[in-house]
Amino acid sequence: MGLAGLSLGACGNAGSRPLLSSDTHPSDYPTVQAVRYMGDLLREETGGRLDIRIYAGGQLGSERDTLEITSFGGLDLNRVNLAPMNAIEPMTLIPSLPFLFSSTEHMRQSLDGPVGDAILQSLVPHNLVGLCFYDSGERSFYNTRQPIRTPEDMEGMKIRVQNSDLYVSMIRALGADATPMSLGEVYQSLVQGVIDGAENNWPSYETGRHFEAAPYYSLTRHVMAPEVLVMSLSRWNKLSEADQELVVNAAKESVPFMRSLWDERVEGAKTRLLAAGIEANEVDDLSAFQQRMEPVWDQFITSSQQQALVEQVQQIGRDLETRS
Ligand code: GTR
Repeated sequence: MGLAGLSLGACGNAGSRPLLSSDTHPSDYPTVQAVRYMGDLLREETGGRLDIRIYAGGQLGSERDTLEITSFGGLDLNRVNLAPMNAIEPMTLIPSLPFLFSSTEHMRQSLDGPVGDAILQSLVPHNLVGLCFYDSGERSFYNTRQPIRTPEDMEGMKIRVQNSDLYVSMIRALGADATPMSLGEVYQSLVQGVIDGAENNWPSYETGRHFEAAPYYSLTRHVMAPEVLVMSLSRWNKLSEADQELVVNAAKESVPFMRSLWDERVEGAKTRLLAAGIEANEVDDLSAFQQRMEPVWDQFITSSQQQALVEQVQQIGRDLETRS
């Protein structure tokens, strides 16, 4: 459905119509299920006064486009990756840095605390209220040609990235060509040879059927940037304080629900893809990738506020290591 078919941001009683929410993934994907769960909670708690209607499968457009619509109030909720926000807000670059998080635990602890809160807060000047983060796992490279074991294997490859300069720089640092495009275009581009590969987590590699065209999945695990659920500031401001609290609490409650679905989905996708015959390989020397990508940290972490958060994330990592 196109946006023209919806009376988005229409006048009338904005307090009572359901919150309209967008997601690029299909209905059964963990992010969509989590927002649906959040809607169930709100409906139960308010006797149906607050509810969420989800437009899944990218039917309202790409993440970049729907994000813009959300920021001017044409959509109430939007579940996106942090990448399309990188151009809007520099604080969102932090969790997107290559090789920043050393484990899922490190990522979750960082985002569940003051670091995550500061990043969510940074969205308000852009007319977006950050409600919560969802997991997006580890992103690795896949391509149509051969297993990737060293950065040299990627030389000259055309790799699709999300619409983010940080991702473009990461790919260039590896000696490959970066082609930014929206998720919906990736499958055709792989099939037609417009690109040689892309990078994503196991569930998206499966859901988008990218594995059919690009059967080499090489576990570089270079980025662990999360998903984020945002609300338009204009809709937020129309809610009473009590309703704002209900919305935030329901969003927070959907996080553990999402994480358990996510962990299952990653395992399931891996099993199904290996059974379908994709060729996955571990990368023995990840430090070669890490070293090549390191300069992008300095390129994108340019303010003292960003630096302070990066240091907090690193400290959380060190604390986790000492405890283990
Ligand atoms: C997925 C993520 C989407 C989108 C997609 C992409 O992992 O869930 O929100 O960012 O990657 O690569 O475009």
